[in-house]
Parts: sequence; structure tokens; C-alpha cells
Amino acid sequence: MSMILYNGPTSPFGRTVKVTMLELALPVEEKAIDVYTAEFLDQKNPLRQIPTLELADGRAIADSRIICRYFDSISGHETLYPKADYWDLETRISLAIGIMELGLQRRMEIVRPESEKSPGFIRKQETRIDRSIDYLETLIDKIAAKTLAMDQIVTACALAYTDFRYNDGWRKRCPNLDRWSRDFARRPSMVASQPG
Ligand SMILES: N[C@@H](CCC(=O)N[C@@H](CS)C(=O)NCC(=O)O)C(=O)O
Repeated sequence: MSMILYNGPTSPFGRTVKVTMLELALPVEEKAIDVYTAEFLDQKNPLRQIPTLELADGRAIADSRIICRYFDSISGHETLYPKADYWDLETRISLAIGIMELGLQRRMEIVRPESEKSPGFIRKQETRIDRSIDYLETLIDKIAAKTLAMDQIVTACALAYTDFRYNDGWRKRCPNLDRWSRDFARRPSMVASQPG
């Protein structure tokens, strides 16, 4: 086994990387860690975040977006970043990653002690998540109308994380995205990477 992926059971960023790794059938050993106590990780990624990928020569690659890019570059498969529609594709990827980031910020705020929580901050993140998912619904033809690409993986993981940590109210508002995500969730890579 040449590469080690330090990961966690509920990270949406980690799930994106794992789905990509499984879809590309890459030989990566996954190690689930508790990132909050993983001091060893500081040497590889001073931000101490999961996912972090360690290469065979000891170098580390961090940030889900960069790890997925790296996987794509070494896979020998059809690229997950097709040239047609390229900047729109990257923008959809950013939007889906943004939904994950907002969901994580919301979650971090919710688990703070009662006296330190800001309901206004939580509501702001929820409004931005809802608005972003409604916007993705308008892009469904772009997202769904092709073979596997990176925007699909990130979108599916962002929506699943929203269901997991926030709510699934978007499914009623966004019937096309709902249908598409249910189909996508049946992929073995999505089944094998469910949180928990
Ligand atoms: N931009 C990073 C974000 C990764 C990230 O935020 N990971 C969280 C878990 S979901 C983490 O490691 N948090 C550690 C901490 O907050 O101490 C990526 O895309 O990989």
C-alpha cells in the first residue's frame, strides 16, 4: 500500500476524497483518526485537518480539493474534470464545497456551550445553505447530464452532509436534485462511505 489517507467517519471533505478514491480504484490505505487528538498529523499538515494524504515518500497532500486533483492526475482513468464547461464545473465544485463549509460552521456553533452560541450566526449559515442548494437545483441539467465528474461527487457529498447535520427540507423544494441525489447515493462508492 503506497498511500495513506488520514480521514474521519463524518467529514464531508473526507467523504468526497474517499468517494473519488473508490471511483478511481486507487490503492490507498484509509486510517480513521480522531483529528482533535492526532498530534502526529501536525508534522504532515500543520492545519491538523482531515483529510490529509501521505504519499509513499512521506510527503503530504492536504485539502480535499487538492487530494482529489492529485488522485485524478495519477488514476489513468477518464478525467473527472472534463474540459468542456470547465469553469462552470469548477464553480459548481466551489459552491458544493461552500455548502459543506457552511454546514460544518453551523455544526461547530451548535455544539458550543449554550452561553457562547449565536442563534444569528446559525441562522445566517442556514439561509446560505438553503439558498445555495436552491441554486444547485437550477443547475441540475448541467450536473446530471454527463458521465461521472467531480461536481457530481462533491454535490452528492454536500447534500448528504446537509441531510446528516442540518435537515432534508431541500428535498421538497428541489425535486430534481432530490431525484438525482437518490440515484447517485446508490453508487457503491457512496454506500461504502456513509458517515458513522
Ligand atoms: N479545506 C479543507 C477542510 C477540511 C476540514 O475542515 N476538516 C475538518 C473536519 S470536517 C477538520 O479536520 N477539523 C479539525 C478541527 O477543527 O480541529 C478540505 O477541504 O480538506
